[in-house]
Amino acid sequence: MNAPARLGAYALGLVVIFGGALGAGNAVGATGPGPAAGAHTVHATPSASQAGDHGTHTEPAPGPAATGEPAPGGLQVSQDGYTLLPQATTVEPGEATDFRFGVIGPDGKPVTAYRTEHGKRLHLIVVSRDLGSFQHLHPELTDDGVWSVKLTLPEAGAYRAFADFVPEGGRGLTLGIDLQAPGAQEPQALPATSRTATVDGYTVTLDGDLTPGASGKLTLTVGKDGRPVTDLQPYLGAYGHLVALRAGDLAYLHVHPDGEPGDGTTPSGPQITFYAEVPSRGDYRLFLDFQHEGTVRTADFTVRAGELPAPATTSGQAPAATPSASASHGDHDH
Ligand SMILES: [Cu+2]
Repeated sequence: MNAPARLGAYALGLVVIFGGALGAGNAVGATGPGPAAGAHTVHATPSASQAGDHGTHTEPAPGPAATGEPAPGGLQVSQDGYTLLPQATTVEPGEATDFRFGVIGPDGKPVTAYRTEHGKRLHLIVVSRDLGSFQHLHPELTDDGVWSVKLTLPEAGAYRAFADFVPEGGRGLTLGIDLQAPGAQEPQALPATSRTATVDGYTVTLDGDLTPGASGKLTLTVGKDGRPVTDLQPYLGAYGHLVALRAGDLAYLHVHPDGEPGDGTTPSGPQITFYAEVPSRGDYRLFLDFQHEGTVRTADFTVRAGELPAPATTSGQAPAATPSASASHGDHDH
């Protein structure tokens, strides 16, 4: 649906890595075509602390509730002294709007210098709060630090916009802000969990699990007309881009691909492999962008990490494990 929006997604993980690499000779002022190719293959560690105040412990924290874990991205409008500042947060539904925003830096001025990550200086993800609608946009930056992009919010309702970027001299950030499209709306339940997605005649299947508090391997297999697609095209430096958002608060999660085009080992389909870290049990929405025959498409999934009891009933009784209890996700009744 959101055809202009399907540009490659990105990966907080790599952003974190580059942040961590700042002290390692990467802080050259010039923005070339990109850092050394090898830099992309580095994997982030769960603790991306630059200050080193956590010492050198290598043991991951024992569980998602442990203190000291960095919060997921996207939950804050301001972090590390950087603040996302839109010129307007109300957008008429169904109308293309020139959406403008800035990132205000620690000095109180709009940031004008960004690092290029995956071919772009900033990736803007816009989703409806019910996680039914997804767009991935690449705004243009003016000299005075204002980002501008044509944005259409498809229906009335609440939306969340995420700006994923690396300011020059800082670490990678994902800042989030709420947008509103005024008008009457019907609340939509979260789409049911599914291992298969179809888009424009393509079928994408998902293997692997999301494990709370750990990195999980996800393999997405792309097929068309019953045959595997083996000639996926690189898009923004990868065969697929995956955005993962947590249902309930839209935490923007750490995902990174396993390998990249041209490294000699990464196939151009039908399988695309990622590692995703989810901080907690619960439901997540996954949005995979992939390019084939010149068109970028998005396949979406709902995946549950860990086990969850059925939703609590109003009487407070322990709910029976009814198999049909999955339809009441969108509500917040208790
Ligand atoms: Cu992007």
